[in-house]
Amino acid sequence: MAFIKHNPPRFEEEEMKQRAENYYQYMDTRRSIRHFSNQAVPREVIERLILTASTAPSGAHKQPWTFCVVSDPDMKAKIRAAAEKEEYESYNNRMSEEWLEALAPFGTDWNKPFLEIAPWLIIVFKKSYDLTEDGNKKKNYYVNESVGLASGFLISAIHNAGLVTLTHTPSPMNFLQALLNRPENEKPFLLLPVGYPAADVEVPDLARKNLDEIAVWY
Ligand code: IYR
Repeated sequence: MAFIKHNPPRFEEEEMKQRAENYYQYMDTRRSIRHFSNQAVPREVIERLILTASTAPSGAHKQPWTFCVVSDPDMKAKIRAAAEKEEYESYNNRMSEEWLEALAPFGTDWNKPFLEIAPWLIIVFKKSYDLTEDGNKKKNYYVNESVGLASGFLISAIHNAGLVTLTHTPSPMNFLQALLNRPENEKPFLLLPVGYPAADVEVPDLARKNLDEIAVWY
């Protein structure tokens, strides 16, 4: 690969401090939202969010992800029905008492109406290998890390646009591969409903860890 000159943005120290503080303060206003409005969001916004996600670093720059974007009401209804079937099973028979206890403060259950109400569902798929045109497999590297990073970039871009999302992981979620007719090399990683919050939405009154609880300095 050819190498080209790169001049990343640079800031004087004062501006750097201000930007770091401002970005932290803005990101600290992000919350996972479980109740959505059905208000439409333009497709071109979603396109930009996905392009932003795809700027994430990835193992050997393989970009081992596919973003499946669903707005079709019939497909959303199918996804909701299949997800709720699995979630019902999980909440009633699969999750441990300890797990249910840990989740209790968040008030979640098997009902997932947001899967039909949110204007967009983005399902992130990970590709543990690429399929070449002649049907051969080409391995990808650090796939979970890469797709996790892209998902983080996506969540940050969603927040930056003034929209909200939820990192939803129906479990097991292989039904998404079948419903969306994805090839064998793509496995569902995360489902993100995207839109506006419902009017007067409430979120759990949680706190984030302090710096000295999350960082050690050497
Ligand atoms: N996937 C389930 C359960 C769930 C698990 C965790 I860990 C959460 O932080 C939230 C939910 C659900 O979506 O309800």
